[in-house]
Amino acid sequence: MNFFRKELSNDELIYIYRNLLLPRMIEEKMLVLLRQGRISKWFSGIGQEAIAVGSTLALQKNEWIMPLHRNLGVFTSRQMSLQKLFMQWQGNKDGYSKGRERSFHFGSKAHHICGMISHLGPQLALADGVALAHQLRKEQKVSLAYSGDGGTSEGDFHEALNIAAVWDLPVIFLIENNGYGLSTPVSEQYRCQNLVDKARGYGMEGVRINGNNVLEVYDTIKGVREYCIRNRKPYLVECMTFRMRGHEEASGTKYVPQELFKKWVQQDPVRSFEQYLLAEKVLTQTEITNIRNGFKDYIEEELQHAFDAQPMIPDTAEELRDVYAKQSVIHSQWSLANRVDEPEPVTDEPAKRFIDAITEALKQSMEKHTHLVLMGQDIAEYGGAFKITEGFVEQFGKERVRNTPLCESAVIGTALGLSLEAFKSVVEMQFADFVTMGFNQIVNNLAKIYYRWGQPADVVIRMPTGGGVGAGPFHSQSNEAWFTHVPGLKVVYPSSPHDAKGLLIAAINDPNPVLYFEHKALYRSISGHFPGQPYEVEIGKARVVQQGEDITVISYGMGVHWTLHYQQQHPEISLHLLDLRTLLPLDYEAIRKAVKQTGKVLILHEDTLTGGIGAEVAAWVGEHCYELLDAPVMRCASLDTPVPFNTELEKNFMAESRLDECIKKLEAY
Ligand SMILES: Cc1ncc(C[n+]2csc(CCOP(=O)(O)OP(=O)(O)O)c2C)c(N)n1
Repeated sequence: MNFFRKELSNDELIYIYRNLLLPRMIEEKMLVLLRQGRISKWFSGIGQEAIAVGSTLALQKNEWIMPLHRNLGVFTSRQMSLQKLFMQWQGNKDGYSKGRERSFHFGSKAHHICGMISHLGPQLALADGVALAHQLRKEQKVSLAYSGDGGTSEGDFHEALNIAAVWDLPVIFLIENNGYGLSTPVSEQYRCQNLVDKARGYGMEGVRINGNNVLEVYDTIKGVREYCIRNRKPYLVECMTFRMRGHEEASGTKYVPQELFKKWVQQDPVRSFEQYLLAEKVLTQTEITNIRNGFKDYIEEELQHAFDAQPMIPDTAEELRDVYAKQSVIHSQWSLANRVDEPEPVTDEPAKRFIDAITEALKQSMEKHTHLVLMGQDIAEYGGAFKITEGFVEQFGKERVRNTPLCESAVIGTALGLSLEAFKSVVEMQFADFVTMGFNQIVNNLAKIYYRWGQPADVVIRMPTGGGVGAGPFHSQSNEAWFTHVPGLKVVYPSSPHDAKGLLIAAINDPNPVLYFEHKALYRSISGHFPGQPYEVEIGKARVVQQGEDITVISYGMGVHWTLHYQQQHPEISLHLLDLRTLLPLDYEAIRKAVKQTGKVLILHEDTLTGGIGAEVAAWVGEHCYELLDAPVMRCASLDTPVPFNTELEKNFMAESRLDECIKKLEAY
C-alpha cells in the first residue's frame, strides 16, 4: 500500500496511528469478552478502521457525524470516555443511553455524534438537516454521514442525496463498500459498476478511494470538506474495504470465499500503516510496543471501572419522564403568559375560518421564532395545496419557506437534523395519507430519539386529514391512531378555529415531535372568534364543548361537529360533549369527569372502528370508571373499510350515518 504523507509531521502521523490502533485493540478485547458472555452482541469493524478514523480526524470537532454499526473509530477519535463506552455496551445506567440502547445506537450532542437507529438509511437525511442549519447560519461547516454498500439500496439513500444536491447542502456522504450486506454480495445489491457512479445521477461530484489507507481517507475527506464548504455542495465518497469478520459475531463468514480473506489481510489498515511508519523511521518497534502496552493497560483500567458499575435498578417514573423533552424555561414562561383555555369572543372583529387560524398561527410563529423553517411540497410561491402558506415567501423568504422535492422521508429526516442544531421546523404533508412515505422517520427516529440519548426532536408535522369530500381511499384517511400508539409522539387534533390556532402555536413551541391533524373539510366550512395575538391551547387538555345530562359523547375533530349538528336536530336529548383535542397524551381527568356527568358514554370518531383511539378510551373508561357507568361504553366509528370515492358510499362509510342508531341504543339502556 502506498502512503503519501504530504505535509504531515511525524507527530501528526503518530497521532493518526494512535487513533487507528485504539479501536482495533478495543475490539480485540471485546471479542474476548463476547466469548466469555460478558457482552451481548458485537458488530466488528476490524479491517475497516481507517475509514472511520481517517474521516473523523479530517473534520472539525464541532461538525456532526452520523456513524453506523461498524464505526467504533468515530467514537474513539472524538475522544469519548472509554469507561462510559464500555458501560454503554454493557447496558449500564452510566453509559451514553442510560441502558436504553444497545451497541452503537446512541449519540452524544457534546461530541457531535448522532445516534443511529437500526434501520439503515434514515440517518443520511439528518446530515442534510444539519447542513441546512449551517447554510442558514452561513457557517463554514460540513456534516458527514456513512452508509454501507447494502444501505445504498434503501430509498432513504436516494432521497437524502437528492435533497442535498437540490438544496446545495455541504454534506459528505461516505459509502463503506466492504463487499457484503450481511451475506449478500454486492453483485446482488446493485448493477452500476461502482457505487460512486451514482453521484453523477444526483448532479454531484464523487470519488472512489482505498478505504484501508488511512492517509488516503484523511487527505481525501479533508479536501472534500473544503470543496463542500467552498462550493456549497454535497460530495459522494466510495471507500473500498473489506469486512474481516462476520456481519456480527454470531453469524460467521462461511459465505465469504477464503481467497478474499487472503487478499485483504495483506491490506490490513493498521498493519500496513505500522509498516509504513517503521520504514519511514517515524516510529521504532520498541515505541510501537510501548504504545500498544499503554493502550492495553488503559483498556483494562477503563474496563474495570465499567465492571465495577452499579447494577441497573429500574425506575419506572424516570423511564416514563424521559419519553418527552421538557419545555425550555423561556418557552414555558411565554406559554403560560399566553395560555387561553376557552375561546374569548371577540366582538369587534369578524369571525375567521379554520384555515385562517392555521395560517395565523404559522405566521405568528415564524415571526417569533426566527429559527423556524417550514418545509413541504409546493408550499412556497404556490402557497401549498390548500393555500395555507400563501404570501409566506414574500414575508419570510425562500430560505425559511422551502419547497421540497417529493421525498417525505428525507424531509422529515432533514427536520430532525435541523433540530440537532437547535432549529425548529414544521413539515406540511400535502395530504395526511402521504405520511406513510415518512412513517419510519416519525415512529422510529423522531419519536424515540429523546428517550434514547436525550436529543429533542423539535418538529411539527401538519396533517391535512379526513374525508367527506369524495376524494377516495388515498386522500381521505384518518390515520391518527397509527401515531397514538407510539411513545414519544404527541398527537393533537383541533375541531374549532380557536383551538386550531392555539394548538398549532403550542405544538411549535413544544420541543417534542407533534403530529397536528387539520381536517380538510373544516378549512373553509367553519368560522369562529379567536384572539388576534398569539396564544397557546395547552397540549393534553380536553374541553367540554357543551354541558348535558343524558349521554356523554367523547369525540374530536369532525365528530364534534356531527354531535353539535345532531343536538340541533334532536333537542329532546341532552348531550354532554367532550372534545379531546389532544389524542396523545389523553386527558384522563377530563374523561373521568365527562363519564361521571351522565354515566352513559358514546365515543365518536371519523376513524375506522377497530384499533381506533376510541378503543383505547373505552378500555380506560371500563377499567377506571366502571362504578360510574350505567351502560356499556359504546363506540361509533366509520366502517372497517378503506374510504370509498362514491359520495353515497362515503356517506355510508362515515360514522355520522350510524350516530342516531348508537345514541338511541344507549338512551334505551
Ligand atoms: C432497513 C433495514 N433493513 C434490514 C436491516 C438488517 N440489516 C442490518 S445490517 C444489514 C446489512 C447491511 O449491509 P451494509 O449496508 O453493506 O453495511 P455493513 O453491515 O456491511 O457495514 C442488514 C440487512 C436493517 N438494519 N435495516
